[in-house]
Amino acid sequence: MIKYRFMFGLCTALLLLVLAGCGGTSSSNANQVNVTLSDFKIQSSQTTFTSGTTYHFVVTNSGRTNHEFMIMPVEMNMGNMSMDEMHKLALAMIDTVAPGETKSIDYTHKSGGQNSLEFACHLPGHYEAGMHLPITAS
Ligand SMILES: [Cu+2]
Repeated sequence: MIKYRFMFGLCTALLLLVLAGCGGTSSSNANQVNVTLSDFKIQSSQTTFTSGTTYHFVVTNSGRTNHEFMIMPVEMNMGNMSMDEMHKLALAMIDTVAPGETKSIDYTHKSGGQNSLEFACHLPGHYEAGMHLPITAS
């Protein structure tokens, strides 16, 4: 009997966890941002963001080559940086999105942070080919 009660408690706890998980998912859906990477362009359903709000970025690669998704501060001397240095600067990033693939990432813009931001793909030549999109967070 004691064992049975324990199992019941455990199941209830698991059920609550699942429900809490669902609640979290639906609230992040409210701030879903759809981003499309193509050869060689970035499009987003939204480019103006509110600091302190968590956004769920759903990134799809509709192109024929791998792309990456980065949320970056705009830097003046970017042309002299290696890809590793770029990656360190990134506020958030998805390393590789293969053709036809969709990946997602959550990011919360910090208040009082960098005002000049952009979405970018820094695979060799991609940025120069047009893979960047200015965004604002205020
Ligand atoms: Cu790219």
